[in-house]
Order: sequence, then C-alpha cells, then structure tokens
Amino acid sequence: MKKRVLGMLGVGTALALPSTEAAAQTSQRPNVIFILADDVGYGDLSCYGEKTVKTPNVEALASRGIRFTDAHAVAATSTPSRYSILTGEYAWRRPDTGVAPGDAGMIIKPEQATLADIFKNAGYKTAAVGKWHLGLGNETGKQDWNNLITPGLADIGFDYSYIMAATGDRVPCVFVENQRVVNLDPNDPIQVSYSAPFAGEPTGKTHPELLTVQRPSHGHDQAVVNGISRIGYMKGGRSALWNDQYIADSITAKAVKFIEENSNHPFFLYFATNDIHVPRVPHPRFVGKSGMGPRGDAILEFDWSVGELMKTLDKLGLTENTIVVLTSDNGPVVDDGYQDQAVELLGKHRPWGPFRGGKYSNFEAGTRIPFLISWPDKVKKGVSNALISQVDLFASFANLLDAKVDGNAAPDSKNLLPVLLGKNENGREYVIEQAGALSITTGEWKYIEPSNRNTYDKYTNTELGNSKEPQLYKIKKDRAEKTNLAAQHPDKVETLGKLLNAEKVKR
Ligand code: NG6
Ligand code: CA
Repeated sequence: MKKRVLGMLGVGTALALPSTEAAAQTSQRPNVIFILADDVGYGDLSCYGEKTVKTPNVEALASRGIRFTDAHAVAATSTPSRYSILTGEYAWRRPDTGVAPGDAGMIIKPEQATLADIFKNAGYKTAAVGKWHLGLGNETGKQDWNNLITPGLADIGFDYSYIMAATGDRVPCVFVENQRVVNLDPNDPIQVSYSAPFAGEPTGKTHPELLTVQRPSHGHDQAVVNGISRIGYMKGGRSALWNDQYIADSITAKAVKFIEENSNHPFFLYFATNDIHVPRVPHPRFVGKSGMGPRGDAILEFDWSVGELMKTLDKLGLTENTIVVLTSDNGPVVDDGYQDQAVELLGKHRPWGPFRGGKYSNFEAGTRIPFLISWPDKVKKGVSNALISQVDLFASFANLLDAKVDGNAAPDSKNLLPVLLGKNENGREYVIEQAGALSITTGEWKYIEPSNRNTYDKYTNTELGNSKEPQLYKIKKDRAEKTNLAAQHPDKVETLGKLLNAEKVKR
C-alpha cells in the first residue's frame, strides 16, 4: 500500500537545484531530537520546581528554551502515548493500542504515515534509539527473533534503529539494531512466549532464589534475566542479553554516534530512554547518588543521557540549529512492580507535582507531563502556559518542514508550530486524554466521562480517576482535582461531554 505522505513542498524545489546549492539549503534545516523519557512525572525534574533531585542538564535545556506548563500526553501509559506521537492519531480510536507485550506485531502499519516519514521525505536522516513498545513484525507471537524481523522500523520511516522491543520488564531482553538482534549466537537461538513457560527454564515464581538483583512486588514473576524476573517467557539468546546497568550507556552511545555521523546532514533522532521505567537498575556511578534509591538514581541517569546529547551537539557546533524536544510518555508511578525501595525512600519528593493521580490515571498527573523545547537560533526562552498535546507534534513538524500531508494522515494532530516556537500562547481549544476512560480539558475546565472501571489500583497505589458519576474540575485553579463541580455546572458537563462524543464519532 502507498504511504499517505504525499511529498514535500520545499524538497521538490531543493532537488531541482544544482547539488551543492541543494546541499547548502538542506544543511540549513534544523536537526530535531525528541527525547522521550519513560514515566518521568511533572514533579520529577528540577526545572519544574522539584527540590529533592537535581537534574542540571534538563535544567540547562529548559533555561535556553521554552518550558510548557500545560502539555499533555495522549495516554497515561506508554504504547498508546507513543502511538499518538508518531502517527498524530488518538490511540483510543484503535482498539489494539493498549500496553503491548514484547512479542506484539507492529501496531503502526507500514502504510501509515509517521512523524519519521515526514522527516525522511524532507531529506533528513532518521533514527529511533531506545525503548520502542509499538510491536515488531507482522503478527503477534510470530516473529523470528533470529533473523531479520520484518516489517520493522525501516518500513515506517526510520533509516536507523537501535531499540528495546518493548520495555525493560518485558522479554526479549535484547537490543534490536536495524531489525536484527544484536550479538546473537546462531547456536543459541531466541524463543519468546507470552502464553506458556519453556520446559526446564526457571521463572521468578518457581525459582525466587535466582532473583539476586531485584524481586517483584507485584507481577513480573516470569522469565529470569540478569537476576530479575520479567513479564513473558524467553529461552536462549544468552550472548545477546542486555546488561540492565548499561542500558542508558548503550542507547546514549548509539544516539551520540548517530548525531556524529550526521553532523553534516539534517537529522531526526527519536531518543526514547528506558529511564525511569522499571526495573530501575541504573549504572553503579549513579547508585546512591539521589538518596532516593533506584527511582531517584534513574532520574539522575536520565539527566546524564540528556547531558551527553547536548555535549555532543555543542562539540559539533550543532546546538544553535538543533531543535530539542524533551517530554515523557506518561505520568509517574512509584511502585510499578519491583521491590526497589521507591516508596520507602521517596521522602518529600512529589513525582506528580501539584496534580492528583499518576501513571494509569484519568486524574491530571497521568497525562500532564513535562515538555521542553529548545532551538537557540529561533526560539526565545521562557515559559508557556499554552494548552498543547503530544499528538500535535506531527502536524507542527510537518508545517515546519513544509510537508504536504494527505488528508487522512495524522487526523488528530493540529499545527501548533507558532505555539511551540513561543510566538504566541494560542494553544488548543481542548485536549483529550485516555486512561481507560476519556477526559477532555480546555485548560480551564476538565471533564472525566463516567466509567465503571476501578477507582483505585492497590498495587501501584494509584487513584485511577474513574467514577460512575461525571466529574468536572476547574483544573486551572483546582490542580489537585479536589472538588467535583459536575452537579453545580450541568451546562459545562453537557458542553464538554458533547465535544468529547463528537470527537469519538469523527472519521
Ligand atoms: C504494567 C506493568 C508495569 C509496566 C506497565 C507498562 C505489571 C504488574 N505491571 O502491566 O510494570 O510495565 O505495564 O508501563 O506487570 S508503560 O510505561 O510501558 O506503559
Ligand atoms: Ca511509560
């Protein structure tokens, strides 16, 4: 099937020029780096007022760019959130975008237009490095991990990829570079299953004595890899297993190398960290440094990765003409399934900032995420209170690159380029967010649709924000969603409910 990206207005002209001139034109285009943290909350970064953990590199980025205070992920978990960033489509429009197992088939179909396609079609070199979590191969459970895994990231716009298939806590625990498992010994092939254990292979449940590095607090009792039990079963591939302490080092090194190799060519780097997702096993040089155990230490490690990328840009003279977007896929969680002392050592730290809920929640902390953008050449530094959603990155960058996008692509993405570049604060009229139920916020008001789902998750200690009754909060003032005003403002409930329902039936 044909891709839905039709071509680039600007590139057509550039290609018609003599090649040196064309190259010069191309070289003026800004490089773009997306740094997508995992589970980093609004309150986890010192540039958002956090006092316990210092994140100086992120702070440096914030101080030379724009810090958004009302930015939203589309969903309160990874897979749907990432799906929406890369496709410009609300994940809840598709039933198959929930948290993906490690053997999920490709969720973004090769015929869909992606953010990476936009850049690639504009002549950029494109790369995805780090956590993927959007499936690989044609069909769930049918991948051959011992050969070229196809379709893969090359089919959705990435020239280069070095990824973890899913998450740190899901098998297979290997890096996949350009759709092949790294360091695989053909005599020890990998098998993966999400349905049944492999005969003779120990699991966390059957062999807890093997859990020498971290034990689960809930779930995570299947394959044992590096003294940690995970989700899913895996056999073989011993030479290919990642070393948990070195994940940040490995992916940061690959990202740095990609930048270095493309210093003379515009590039788009999608850098998705494993930090600070569970299992949190930062490198020993960060261990004990935050005083908050592995969760805090992983925040320091994340900050280090950011610093390495920025240092590389500085060294290559690329800082001025590189747009860096830093954000997180969903809100924070403290105990996400391992006994890593995150709860015990949290102290006064508030990962969710002034908001209620957290990862998995319809309450604000689930999807109100940190969001920074810097482009020293063009963007004045400051703070923006504009209402924006990650789903808008697609149309905004398409606009920056003058890309002509087919009408069916990125249906939910709005061009907010002037807002992202700090020219004004005319953000969205409303944003829709997903955490089981849907909610809609105008920045002023927030409405959470009624739902029969659980109100509380005892394992992660999360208020999920579900209620059988409609909920209406004056989110601008009542940031902790303390007072449900639905009964006092039935008109607001009706207007927002109608807006939400109209969005649901679109397309
Ligand atoms: C949950 C996992 C959690 C995390 C999450 C996905 C259990 C008990 N919990 O099911 O640890 O992996 O899925 O997180 O298995 S996300 O940030 O990638 O969406
Ligand atoms: Ca996440």
